[in-house]
Amino acid sequence: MSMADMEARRQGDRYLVTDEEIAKYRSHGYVHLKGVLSKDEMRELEEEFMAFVRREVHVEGRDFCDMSGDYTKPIESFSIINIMLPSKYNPRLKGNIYEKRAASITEQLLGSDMALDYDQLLAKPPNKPDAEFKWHQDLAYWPVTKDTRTASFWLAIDDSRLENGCVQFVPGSHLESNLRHHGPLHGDRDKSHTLAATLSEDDKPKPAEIDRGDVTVHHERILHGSGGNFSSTSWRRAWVVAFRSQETIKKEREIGFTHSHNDNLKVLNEVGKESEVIS
Ligand SMILES: O=C(O)CCC(=O)C(=O)O
Ligand SMILES: [Fe+2]
Repeated sequence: MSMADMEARRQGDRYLVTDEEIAKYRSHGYVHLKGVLSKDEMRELEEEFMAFVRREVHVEGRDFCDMSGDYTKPIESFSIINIMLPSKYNPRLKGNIYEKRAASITEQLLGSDMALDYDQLLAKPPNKPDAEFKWHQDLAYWPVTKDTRTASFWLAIDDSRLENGCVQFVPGSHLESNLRHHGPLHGDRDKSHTLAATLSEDDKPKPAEIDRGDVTVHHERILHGSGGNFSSTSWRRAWVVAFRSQETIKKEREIGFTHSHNDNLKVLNEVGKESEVIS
């Protein structure tokens, strides 16, 4: 896609999605959209991102953690630096240009009753072969409501490649009628937030190698994960924003689920169960 084409798709706060891309999100469970943010916009977002990594913005307790380790790991040795709810901790980020374009894409994919549910920053520094984000389906982390529609955006701050630990998706896995089994990575949710599923032989993960300023949008049931960062020079940073139906967000908040890792453990232990649809 040429520079001019990309610019034509960005229309102020909006980004225009093609019918083919909408069809892809539905059939594969994710879609790659190029040039959602311009070079200048990316520079500003990156600055805001790094203020969190440098710990210049206060982030409460477990909302600053390592998704590959347990809560006892010292911050200096984090392999997947994970910051939950950046716009809660820095309210100036609310309504930023990325959030607005993502909202516009969500409307085109899923309709007008959607809202921002949460945001998250993920950073794998160079030389972190253990920066593995375990295979999972996002819905296994969340309360199962009647209407689970979700558009999860993953914005690449760095060119994202297999070498530095890009996300890999199992196309079509979102169409399975049941969630896979997920277990806590380190014994229980009080030790780490991370859940993990295992791949079967039939699962054929596809790397989503995308450039800085590109996004992938994924479905709440697609199986995905990512490998370590083997690059000696490149970070692998991503800014996630997820949109769910206003009704689902209301239900989540009613039970005290905010996507913070500081949410009550009792609540965290009850989510991701299809047998208990929250209504
Ligand atoms: O950044 C990664 O490696 C995983 C991100 C992820 O699981 C998500 O955005 O849902
Ligand atoms: Fe995920």
